[in-house]
Amino acid sequence: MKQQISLFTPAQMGAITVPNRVFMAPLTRNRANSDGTPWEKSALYYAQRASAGLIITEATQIDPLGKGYIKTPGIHEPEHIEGWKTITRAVHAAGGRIFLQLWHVGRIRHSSIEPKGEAPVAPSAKKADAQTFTEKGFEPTSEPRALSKDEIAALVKEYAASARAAIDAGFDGVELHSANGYLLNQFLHSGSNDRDDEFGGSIENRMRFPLQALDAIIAEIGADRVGVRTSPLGEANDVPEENPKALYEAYHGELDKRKIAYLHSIEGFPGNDESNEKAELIKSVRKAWTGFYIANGGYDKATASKAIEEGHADAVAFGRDFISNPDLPIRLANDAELTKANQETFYGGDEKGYTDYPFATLGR
Ligand code: 8OZ
Repeated sequence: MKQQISLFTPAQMGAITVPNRVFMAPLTRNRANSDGTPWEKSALYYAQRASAGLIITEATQIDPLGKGYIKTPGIHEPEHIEGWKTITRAVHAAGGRIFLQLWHVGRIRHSSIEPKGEAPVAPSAKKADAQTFTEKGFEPTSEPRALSKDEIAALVKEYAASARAAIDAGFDGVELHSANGYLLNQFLHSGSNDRDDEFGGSIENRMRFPLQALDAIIAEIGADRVGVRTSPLGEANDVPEENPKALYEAYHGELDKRKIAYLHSIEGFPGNDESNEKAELIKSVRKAWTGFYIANGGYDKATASKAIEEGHADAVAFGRDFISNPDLPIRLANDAELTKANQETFYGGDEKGYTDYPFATLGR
């Protein structure tokens, strides 16, 4: 008889074994120190969530210009590595597994963000119709300048160096952020990439930089410690795409060839109405990938269990439920009530809404 796989069935995912399929999604929390080292309290925050099958960290910039919001952490200086070590040690001591998400915001940046006065860099000198979080609150993003080919080549090396730095910092692997309208997504999508060199135009050309970055990371740390995040619906940060089906069938297919640890796709956002067109797109681009698949976006226990049981997903990443329920897998396994997350403490602030959410009291 075929064994029924549930949210709580262990799995092999690339180089690591995960004890369950309830993963913690990457969550920007804007509490890092101004030098890009993670906040000291983040060790407790992540360790509290060590029951996740896998923790994926908040997006972490690989380069000073990769920073687009205040108080996000980096992985491009020795002090960043030292800072992250306290976090990976705390998570591992608590029995968890943790991947670092590698991030470059590209044009989703305001020039008042450190390093101050510098224009954002992007595939093309084309401003995003989007906002970013600065010292003053939300502000429109600044006019970007186009990256030169030499700068792209340098960034490919920086992605590899950041992956190495992550392993040095004790992470179990890295997730390459190619979603949500940030730099790699800006290269992928036709609406943000007007280049006429080998990095723009055809789908093959638009995939070139993301895949070069990925290949450099794979050469550095091995395919079995690398995952990639995609957002085929392109709903965040102004990245229109003329043919998402063709693009993501091709991109997911390229990821598949590389036998990386996982593909992590954002299939929708909480509150999105599930139009058939979107569901069809997700279904069709999902088929181009045959490896370990992490689904994300508005799932609850029932829909996540169904996705796993039906073989759509191998794991489901939960965002806001993991903010307010540090022991989310244990709660889901026991059908315990979930605490609702307070949106006001998502971005910025202190321990409130960060390390003070309660654990469930079971067995009463
Ligand atoms: C929310 C606020 C700032 C950044 C993403 C890294 O959407 C983010 C992000 C989310 O991937």
